[in-house]
Amino acid sequence: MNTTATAGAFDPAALAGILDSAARHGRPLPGGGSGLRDTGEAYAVQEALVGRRLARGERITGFKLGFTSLAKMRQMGVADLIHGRLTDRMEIPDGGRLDVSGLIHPRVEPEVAFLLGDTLRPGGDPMAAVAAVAPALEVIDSRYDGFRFSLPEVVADNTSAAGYVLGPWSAPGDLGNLGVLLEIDGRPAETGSTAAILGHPVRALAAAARLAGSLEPGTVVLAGAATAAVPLPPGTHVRATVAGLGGVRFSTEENA
Ligand code: OOG
Ligand code: MG
Repeated sequence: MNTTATAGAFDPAALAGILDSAARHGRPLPGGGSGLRDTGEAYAVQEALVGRRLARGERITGFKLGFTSLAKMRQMGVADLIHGRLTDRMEIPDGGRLDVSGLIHPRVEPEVAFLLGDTLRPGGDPMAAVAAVAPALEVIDSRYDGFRFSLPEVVADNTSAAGYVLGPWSAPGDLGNLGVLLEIDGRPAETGSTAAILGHPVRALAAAARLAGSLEPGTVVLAGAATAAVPLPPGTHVRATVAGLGGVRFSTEENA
């Protein structure tokens, strides 16, 4: 972002514009120079950034959590829960293809998705609002050089959100300790357990309720990756399997 930004001249719309154009042109920004002072400012930028997508006709479809597992926190050197928004433009159909040529340095990670059947509010049993659960994949693409950023910067950047794939929905059951496998071109790349997600993915859902205030029926909630993310070059076949929930897959287009 603008490394010459002066303290006190916080302009969320301008910072959102810089991040948006980095994403749209596939050109990374240097991390560490945003001038953002705290996550309060960062979420204001995120809102302005998502607002630009809405102004282009996109629709919000989901709420995502980040850094809910130690594997992710260690990989990125960040130790605080963050949240971002998903839009309809980011959805890739299960079994579909993604053109990564316009992305900066995409990575993919295995996730668990919740589909809300009722309004999710803080307090009570968050699972009561859940209609279905599914294995999912998230594509992340930090708009910062080398995936290196401060906590406020990754928040401003809508938590690196770039794409998501939802597997088959099933009736909610206990998600406490299910094996997670991420395969790249048919070979295991990462393995883990849903227990890596805050001890239990239902805690991610409770956190989503707390952080969002309320989430509408029909919203998809991504609980955060259970394992580290892996690079996603062109011509890659990706599959994630969550024991008991089944699999979800997509491929990236070959280089033109
Ligand atoms: C931020 C996104 C984190 C997760 O599942 O932990 C995230 C990043 O790693 O660049 O989506
Ligand atoms: Mg994620």
